[in-house]
Amino acid sequence: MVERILVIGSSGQIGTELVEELRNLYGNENVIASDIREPQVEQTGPFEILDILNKVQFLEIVEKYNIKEVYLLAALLSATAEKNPAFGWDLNMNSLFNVLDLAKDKVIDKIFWPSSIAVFGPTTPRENTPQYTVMEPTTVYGISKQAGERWCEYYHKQYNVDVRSIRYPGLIGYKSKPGGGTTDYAVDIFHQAILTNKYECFLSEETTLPMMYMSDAIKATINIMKAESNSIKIRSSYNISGMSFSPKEIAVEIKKSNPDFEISYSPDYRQKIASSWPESINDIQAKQDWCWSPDYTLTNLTKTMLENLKQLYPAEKNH
Ligand code: NAD
Ligand code: AKB
Repeated sequence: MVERILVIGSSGQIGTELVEELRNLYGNENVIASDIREPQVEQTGPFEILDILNKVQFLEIVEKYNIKEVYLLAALLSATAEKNPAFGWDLNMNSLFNVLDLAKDKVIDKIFWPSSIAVFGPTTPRENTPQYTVMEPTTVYGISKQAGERWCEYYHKQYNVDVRSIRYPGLIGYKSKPGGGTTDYAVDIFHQAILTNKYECFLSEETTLPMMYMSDAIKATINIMKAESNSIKIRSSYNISGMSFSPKEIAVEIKKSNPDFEISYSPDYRQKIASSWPESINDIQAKQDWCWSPDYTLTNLTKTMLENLKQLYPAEKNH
């Protein structure tokens, strides 16, 4: 029987693009998309409604399709989790245990689980943040990701579970909408640049954060999963870096194409979250161990976002 891949949380920002790329690589029928909600885009392969907190339903789907590889993307992100800390902790931790336990029992062979730059906190060195450093996250999301990293490493060491992970920075793409993070402004700003040519930012103008274009994040995810097991030396989670910018800097870049674009600032509760995170990330270990390198800079990301969103919105809505 063919061994298949399951993506959990496939209707979200990353899942929408990851499923498309995995299906290009491994065939539509071999990649099963799943989520508690319907997909954002038309499906070219199987889709199942799955609540990953329901272990029985999860096992049924794994057996039905002979799943051997799982990408676990279901989570509450930083801003949403701050509004519902108990549920954020429950979903982010118990989804991971449900997947790790099936690998421990040898039902599935390989797991991808994303961590985040949110594992770092205000006591972490903010610039060129190293792989190994002080980690005192102050958000429930960051605490859940840090605990998740420790559990991934534990399951690898104790039970030989093949789990691989990346600390994604804020991700930016035009094919899907973000789902409740602090870095979401860097996607919304492009939509508003096309629709109204102005944007009110919920972070202050100088708030610099690590960011990445979505196709680089998908490339990193696929490459870490394809790498030989013995080259994956870190079983907690790898730092990866794309670019860093502030709202002011992204606005300057947008103005190069849309000279009349206007940005204003009205920081809210998300400012405190952003201020606790690094500005830039050192990713030397990912470069050395599995040859990570990003393709996108702020300039080509901005060009790609604006060009593609112009095509996406009907002409009458275009500014
Ligand atoms: P998202 O919020 O866009 O998508 C998450 C998906 O999970 C949603 O479609 C949601 O319906 C689904 N989901 C929620 N509860 C579920 C459940 N019980 N069972 C099944 N599905 C459920 O998030 P995303 O941006 O795609 O992020 C995916 C992963 O990557 C998360 O772990 C997130 O922490 C991590 N990450 C994302 C970013 C980013 O910038 N997008 C950065 C760092 C880390
Ligand atoms: C968020 O802002 O919560 C995410 C992340 C960096 O983990 N985009």
